[in-house]
Order: sequence, then structure tokens, then C-alpha cells
Amino acid sequence: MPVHNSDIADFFATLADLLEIEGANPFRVRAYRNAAATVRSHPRRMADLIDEGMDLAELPDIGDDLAGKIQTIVETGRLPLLDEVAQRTPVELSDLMAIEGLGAKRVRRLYDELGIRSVEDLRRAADSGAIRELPGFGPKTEEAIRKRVEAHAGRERRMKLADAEDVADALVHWLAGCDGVREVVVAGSFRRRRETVGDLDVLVTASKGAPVMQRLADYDEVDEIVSSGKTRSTVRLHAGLSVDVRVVPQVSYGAALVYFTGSKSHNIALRKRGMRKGYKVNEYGVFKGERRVAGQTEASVYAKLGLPLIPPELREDRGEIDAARRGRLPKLVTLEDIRGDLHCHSKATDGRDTISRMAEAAKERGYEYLSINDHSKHVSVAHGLDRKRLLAQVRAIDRLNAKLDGIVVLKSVEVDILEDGSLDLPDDVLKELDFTVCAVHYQLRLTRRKQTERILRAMDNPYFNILAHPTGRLINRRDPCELDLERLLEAAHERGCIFELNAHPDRLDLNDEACRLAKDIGVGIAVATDAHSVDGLDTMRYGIDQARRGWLEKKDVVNTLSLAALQKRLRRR
Ligand code: DGT
Ligand code: CA
Ligand code: CA
Repeated sequence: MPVHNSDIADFFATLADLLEIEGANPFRVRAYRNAAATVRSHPRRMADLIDEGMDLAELPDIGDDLAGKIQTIVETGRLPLLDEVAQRTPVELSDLMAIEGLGAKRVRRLYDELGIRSVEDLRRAADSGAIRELPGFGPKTEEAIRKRVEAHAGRERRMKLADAEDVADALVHWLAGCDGVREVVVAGSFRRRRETVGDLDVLVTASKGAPVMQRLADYDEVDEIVSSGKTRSTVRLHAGLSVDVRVVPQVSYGAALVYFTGSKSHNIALRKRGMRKGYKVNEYGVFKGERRVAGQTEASVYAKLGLPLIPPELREDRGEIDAARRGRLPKLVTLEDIRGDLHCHSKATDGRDTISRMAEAAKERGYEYLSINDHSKHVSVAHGLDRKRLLAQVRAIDRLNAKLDGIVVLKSVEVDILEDGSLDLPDDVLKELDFTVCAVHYQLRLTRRKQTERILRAMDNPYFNILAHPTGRLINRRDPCELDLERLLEAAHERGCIFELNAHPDRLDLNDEACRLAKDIGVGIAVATDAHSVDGLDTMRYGIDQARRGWLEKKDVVNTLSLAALQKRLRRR
């Protein structure tokens, strides 16, 4: 991905924060802040302006020095001065500056005197009463800081889907226990299975709203009632998630479900389509004049608009309405289509369970096959496999397979892609395996060109089969590597390589849009869990959610194939 203006702006803003914390000249600090604002709000990408030969020093608040720094960031993805400052002053301190009421001076003192580096440290210190002991802070200030830390957490973070699911399940269970309630569903981005959710949108059908609202107010997990009415309320839960609850009558259930499932842009497109056909579409139903002509079920709403029911995962206004109209909706892959897992770890490296336990667990889940992909040596886990140990594992799996019934363990590995693009194990051992899973685990911040070339070179190895967690991103924690994904996918297509959709809820990598790109280019996807224990196998469903959001069908996912067909599919061109 090219360097975005927001990335460049973040570099300058962080630098400004750190310099201010260090007590640098205020003019210098302000110069970087202004530069951040200029770049962030510029309508064109800096990278493109440079390509076009523009002198960036012509931009407001940008002099020659800053123009040079922008160029460096665009070319290398780094700002050397920031690296230098970060040696002295931890970068995380910049996050603390975002907490309302904490200026540079206070951040400095909290760091010097209490060792507070992160928002999490700050929360802990406030909870333990350490802050009030600092001269000039006191109990009132400590309490204010604690509140602001909470508010900050709520504002900043979209919750990962799997975490939101725990919160949602408990809430649905609670609301469903209310007298007179028929349906309780979580709509919104949660139902569309987005990888993170901003809030939960709960739809309840009941003849009367008031008892449902009372039930909500009585819920133990409610931290704060933000607003409350007869048929709609908003609350904040202790878990840090906001919840909108709406009560609708049964006749409007389908229309309300369509409306609150969204996305907003999908709704707008539906409403426009309705208008052309002379209907008004809203959360109460589909109306011809005053008369409700549909709305009890979702299917009835879509049918009035001349459309089949569109699966929630597709409702992003990315062409699904047009596809539906032409009868070309994809028949999305389901969990039941999956016949095995192609990325699992055992006790031999950093997994928790033995290979035979993993195999039994896979069999219990109805799988035909499961691969063991323990790490090669380079990765910094305890005892990565060298050639000798991997060969021993291969023989052990052969012996195990001879005893197993109804499940086949495939011999594989998760081999590191080294910085020069070579693989961390010699070909003579890779050729003993059924297939390989290859991954980048270090040097994640190479430039786009270098990172892309590194992986291209790895794919040149004839034993390369599946690229694991291709972008390396960790949701809410680590940005994806800079990569020319399209080029990699095209190369994979030529060579018969496969891309992973890592189903771990922290990864979901490839993401939905990249999956769709892979499908368009014709690259097979392996939806795989990266399970480090038998329980880890159950995260497959999050991978399937993401695959569906990426329009993937059974035929696009290689581990829907029978073992024989899979083995054929894994053969390189
Ligand atoms: P989130 O919460 O940021 O993860 O994303 P959503 O999609 O859950 O968005 P949210 O909670 O703001 O609203 C829930 C649904 O309500 C949304 O998907 C579509 C619908 N909705 C909200 N605002 C509007 C609007 O202004 N127009 C239309 N047509 N629909 C809206
Ligand atoms: Ca929502
Ligand atoms: Ca909402």
C-alpha cells in the first residue's frame, strides 16, 4: 500500500508530541503540528504530488526541510528523526497526549515519577491510587484522569468481532428473558460480520416497548444509560461497548432488520431503487402511498424491490444490488463446506496439544484432513524445527496416519520467509512434505517494493504453496505490511500458489476486500485457523464470515475440496 497522507501526518504529529514532552522549543513543536494538519487535510496524496514533480515546499506550512522529510517518508516508510527521538522518549507517550487534560508537562511527570508509558499504565496507576500521591495531582485529578481514560478507550476503539460476540450473546440472552419479547437480534455491522464493530444495534420485537427498556436498565453490565425512550434506548456497557436497542412491532420486523443491519450505503441504494418503483422504503416497511405492502420479513422487503434476499455480509454497496438484480449473487461458502484445516500447530513448537489430539479434534469437527504446521527455526518461538526435527515429525505423522481412521494428518510446516526471500528450511526436507505454508514474521516494515520482492522471490521456490497471514496485520494492534498485493496475487496465480485467510479473530488476514481481489484474479484461498490448541480449531467460523464478506464461494476456497482434489490443487503450475 502506498504511504497515505494520514500516515505522514501521524509521523509529524507523534514527533511533535515527543518533542513537546522533551521540552523542545515550542515553535519547532508547532511547526510539526502544522505540517501534520496540512498533509492530513490535503486532497491529493503526497506520493502522487512527488511523482508529478511538484515541489512540496510550496504547500502552506511546509518548508524545504519538511518537504525533504515527506519525501523520505514516502520513499522509505520511516522518519529517521522520529526514530532518533524515540530512542530517548517512548513513542507510546504520544498516545497519552490524546487523553483530555493531560498536557506534555503532566505526561512527562507521570513518566518520570511513576514510569507510566501507555494508556493502560495510566489506567492501572489511577485505579491503584498512585496518581493522587504525586504533588500537584491529588484525588480529584486522579478521578478525572480515570474517567477520561475510560472515555478515551470508548472513543478510540472499535471492538473486535469475536469480543463483541461475547458481549452480545449475554445481552441477547438477558433481553430474551423479558415477558412479551419475541425476537431479539443484533443487527448493524455485527450482523454483517465486520471484523470490528463500533456499537451493537439490537432489535427487539414486542407488543410494548416499556418493559423491554426496563429490562435493559436492569442489566448488570450497564455502566451508563446514555438516552432512554419508550421504544429506543442507548446504553454503555462496562465492557466499553455502546448498545442501541430498538423495539418494533412484529409487522415491521423485516423492514427494521433490513434498515438496522445496514450498511447505511446499502440502505440508501435500496431506498433509491424503491423510489424508482414508486415505493417508500423505511424501517417500518415498504409503502405504496400510505399502505404498507411489505415489511414483516426481510425477504418480503427485497422481493417488493424485485430482488432475492441479499446475505448481510454482502450489504456494503459493493455491487451486491446489481448482482442480485441480475441473479448473479455469489453462493457464499459456509462452515459446512469446510473439509479440513490447513494451518495448525502442535506441541513440537508453540502449540499446546499433541498431533494426535489435534487429529482427533479435527475428526470430531467432521473434517477429512488437518495439517500440522509447526514453525521453522527462525521465528522466535521456543524450539523451532530444524531439518532433522522436521524429518522426525514427518516420520511420526506417517506412523500416526497408519493408526488413524477417518482423518488424515497432512505433513506441513510454517516456514519463515527470510529477508532475502529464501525459505528457512532446505528444499530436500520441504519436498518430504505434503505442502508448505510460508510466512513473514520479522522485518515487517520493509518498503513496499522490498517486501513485495521478498515474497515474490519466496514464491519462486517450487516448494512454496500457501502464503500465511499475507499482510501481517493484527486488528487494532499492528498495521498491515506495505505490499503490492495485486502483483503478489498475479504472481501466485501464474505459479499456482494459494493465499491464506487466517481465521484468527486478531488477524482475519487476508481481509474481505483482498479476498475479493484474490477471487477476481483467480487465486485460491485457504481459510485456516492457525490453531495453537484444539480449541483454536473453532475460530474457523470467523474466517468463513470474512470469506463471505469477500464474496467467496465454495469453489474459491481450497479446503472445501476432498483430500484427493486438494492434493491435486496444491500441485504447482
Ligand atoms: P458500526 O456501528 O460503526 O460498526 O457500523 P453500523 O453499520 O452498525 O452503523 P450504526 O451502528 O451507526 O447504524 C446501524 C445501522 O443503522 C446502519 O448499518 C444502517 C442504519 N443507519 C444508521 N444511520 C442511517 C442513516 O442515516 N440512513 C440510513 N439509511 N440508515 C442508517
Ligand atoms: Ca453498529
Ligand atoms: Ca448504532
